[in-house]
Amino acid sequence: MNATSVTGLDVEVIRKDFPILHQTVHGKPLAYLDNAATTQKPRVVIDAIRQYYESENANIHRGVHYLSERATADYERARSVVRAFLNARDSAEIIFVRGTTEAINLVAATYGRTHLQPGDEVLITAMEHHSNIVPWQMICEERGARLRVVPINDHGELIIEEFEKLLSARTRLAAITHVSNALGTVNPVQELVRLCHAHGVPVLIDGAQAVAHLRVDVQALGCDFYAFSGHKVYGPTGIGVLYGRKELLERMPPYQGGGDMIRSVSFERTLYADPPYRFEAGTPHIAGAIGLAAAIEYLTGLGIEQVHAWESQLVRYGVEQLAQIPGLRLIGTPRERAAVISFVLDGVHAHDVGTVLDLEGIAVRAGHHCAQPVMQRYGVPATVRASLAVYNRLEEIDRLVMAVRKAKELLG
Ligand code: 7TS
Repeated sequence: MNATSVTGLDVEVIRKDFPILHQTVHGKPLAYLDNAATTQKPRVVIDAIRQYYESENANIHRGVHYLSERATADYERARSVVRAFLNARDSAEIIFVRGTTEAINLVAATYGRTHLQPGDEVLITAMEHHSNIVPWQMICEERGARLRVVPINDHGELIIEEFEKLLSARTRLAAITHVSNALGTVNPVQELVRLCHAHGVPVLIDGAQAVAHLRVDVQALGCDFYAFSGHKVYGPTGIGVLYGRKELLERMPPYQGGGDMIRSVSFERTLYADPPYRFEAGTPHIAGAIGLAAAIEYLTGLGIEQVHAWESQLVRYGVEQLAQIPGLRLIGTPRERAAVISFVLDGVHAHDVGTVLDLEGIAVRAGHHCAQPVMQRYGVPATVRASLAVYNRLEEIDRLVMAVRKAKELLG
């Protein structure tokens, strides 16, 4: 089995696009299996950023000069690329932010602050990343509202009946991850949006672990907000996206005050700009947006369905092989899984496994993955997490399995 026979993608050719992959670590070829933390960048992304700084760097939306007009055009073009990627109706629904974390904080601080009253509820799930927990805790505390948490089953899947039970007339917003970074679970977000909307509850989807692996169509999903980070989809750090339905954005107050988010300012009164600019105070990460557009064009050029098909093969193979190691316990065995395999080894701390793997040139993450409630649910302090991207090879999974066996012999 190889990628070409499964999907038409040639992984060896794809790997040539990623300069960082071709190095040795501790004398071994690098096997980068920490893609849920951040993905590597293809040369087209690195080149787009360099090209921007070398030939068109200027501030946007204010200069009348040539460079400023070019930079503005490219920044706004990046917004259109993101619009098409998410199939949003209108570019005004695409807000550039620093990343998923900032996108969620923006919604909590604007929509949350204006809609939550004492006794209201925000619904999240037991598999959220801290960035989709803590902003809601903060705003609930401030507004006297309550955070409700939908439990998961032993496979790491959301219990839909419990979700339905917790939805009520008090629910003001549901914030749900599309894909769990700690378990790999793909949530049935379309179905969850339908349930929420039947109760008149808007939905924010945390797409940080989804957009690089699954086709996302915000109109088909019907969600009200969708958040993701550029760096997890082969783009730069420091740039991310909040999609918001125009009808909601238009009624939301600004997030931060400053330049570029106003229509007019006087000491008596400031009029705010329309979305998306209302939510983009200050000079944005122009190079980041341009790099993100290059990353999205690269990914869509490969074909997201093909990428998904290849990663699914890698995940299936990895799960099968790892499950055969005595004393290895998979954390999360969902039916629908995307690109993440989490596990623990009997009697061995995850960090020690991570260290042994590192010495073999294999990069994984060992820890709580900023999802401590998931760790608590499974009664483990940490897991080892291998997370995949389109450039990973089957041979890297074989090396991972061998190295885990070695860790078990050495430490178990
Ligand atoms: N939501 C999910 C589901 C995530 O996996 C992450 C980051 C975030 C939100 C926050 O994204 P950021 O770009 O704003 O930081 N997850 C991880 C991870 O799994 N390992 O490192 C970062």
